[in-house]
Amino acid sequence: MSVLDKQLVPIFEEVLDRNPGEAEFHQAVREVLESLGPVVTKHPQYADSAVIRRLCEPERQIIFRVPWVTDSGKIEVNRGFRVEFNSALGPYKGGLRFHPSVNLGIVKFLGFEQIFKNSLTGLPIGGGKGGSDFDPKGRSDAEVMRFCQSFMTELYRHLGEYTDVPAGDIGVGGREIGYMFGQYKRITNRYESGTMTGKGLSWGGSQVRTEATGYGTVFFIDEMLKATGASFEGKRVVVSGSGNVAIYAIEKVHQLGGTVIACSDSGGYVVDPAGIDVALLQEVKDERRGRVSEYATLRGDTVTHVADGSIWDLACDIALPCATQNELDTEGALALIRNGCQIVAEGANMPTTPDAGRLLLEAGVRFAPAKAVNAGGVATSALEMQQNASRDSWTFEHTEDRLAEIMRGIHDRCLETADEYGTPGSYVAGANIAGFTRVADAMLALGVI
Ligand code: NDP
Ligand code: 2IT
Repeated sequence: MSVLDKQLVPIFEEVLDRNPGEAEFHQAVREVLESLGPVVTKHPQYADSAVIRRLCEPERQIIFRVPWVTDSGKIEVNRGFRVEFNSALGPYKGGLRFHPSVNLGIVKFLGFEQIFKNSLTGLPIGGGKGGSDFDPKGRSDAEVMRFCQSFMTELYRHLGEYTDVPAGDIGVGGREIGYMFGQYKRITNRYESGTMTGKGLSWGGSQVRTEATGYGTVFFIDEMLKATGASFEGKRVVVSGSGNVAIYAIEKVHQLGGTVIACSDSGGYVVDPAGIDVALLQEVKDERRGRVSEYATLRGDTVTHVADGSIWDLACDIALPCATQNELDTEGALALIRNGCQIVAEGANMPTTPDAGRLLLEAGVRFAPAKAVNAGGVATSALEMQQNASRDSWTFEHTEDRLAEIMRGIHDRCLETADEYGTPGSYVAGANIAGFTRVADAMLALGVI
């Protein structure tokens, strides 16, 4: 672990004391605090105003029961969460995750990250996150609908375009957003498009939102490559995951001239030396709700499926973890370094363990953190909110241009901020400091609230 500035040690200790057992939340807070030493030294007002302590405490945490009935008539009870972390810059904004691993600590880590990510976009959005320990795997459409309706029957009272605006995350895509938005509309009797993002194109959604996180991730890496005079042309890329973020990251890498040779799910990974066939992967994942093992079977003999083992053992130029938190550990980092990987960029939220991140940086691998790299998803959500507010809808080309411009802006702001605070080239320090200062300055202006 890196050493924390002495002014920040008591703040981190307070976080540990007040939030026992929430390992992922501790990890996310520590990772930000490790970058803030030079900031509190240069600007004592941040320590004097307790702004960092206030940032570590969510404005509001909502936990609720979600009862629902299976197709066979059994009653299930899940737990729902929404952590409204910080609204200094705008309404709470962030996704909903449905996965059996979801608990309060996971939602708090994601909500905390979201504050700084949203701040980095430069758009008027605060930070929040939510979800449930519901597992959509193997559930029928009708079961997923009943769960979503029950979830929204409680959550709706906390939402609104000026209050809190959820979107998708792991296990929550267009189908789930539809069921939840439908229930919100029914309960409130209001067509408030700006209350959720990730909506379908015919009912208030934005072009490019589906693709935005993956595309934005690749736009960010393209800027990293351009900064050293390089490009995606001829690069071998490995992408973990095979969900929303992974699929559109793969598509954009191919459009820019690279080749994605492997992707994965929790059951293993596939290696496709000719490049992952995105249309086939989409068919398997979106239409059949299937596994990457089926992709391998359908694609034929040149593709292998590996059930045990690590995708990070594959030789590549660029690695993109796009599945889940802490999926890239020290073993994975050492394998990537050994095989000559030059760039690791986080498409998922906090996919790299702190020790793995340090190993990569020490070995000279260029490492870019999630809150900068994957901000294109939430940024395009903010563009969806803009279109909803003006009852307008933009073309695909215009929206994609806006996304690319936002990612360029985030990339440049990270490097400029890293320079300003004496850590040239550090995307981690640049993202944390630039994200922090914007939200902290807004909190100072708004008084002790
Ligand atoms: P999806 O549900 O579409 O896909 C998730 C993928 O990750 C699946 O391939 C899934 O495999 C795999 N995965 C999930 N949990 C685990 C686990 N515990 N172990 C191994 N594999 C796992 O989610 P998204 O693509 O939307 O999200 C992926 C990551 O990107 C998350 O970290 C999310 O927070 C982040 N993100 C998403 C954004 C968005 O707009 N959707 C925006 C910014 C970040 P399996 O099917 O086997 O579970
Ligand atoms: O982690 C994230 O940034 C998201 N899941 C997207 C949030 C959003 O509101 O679009």
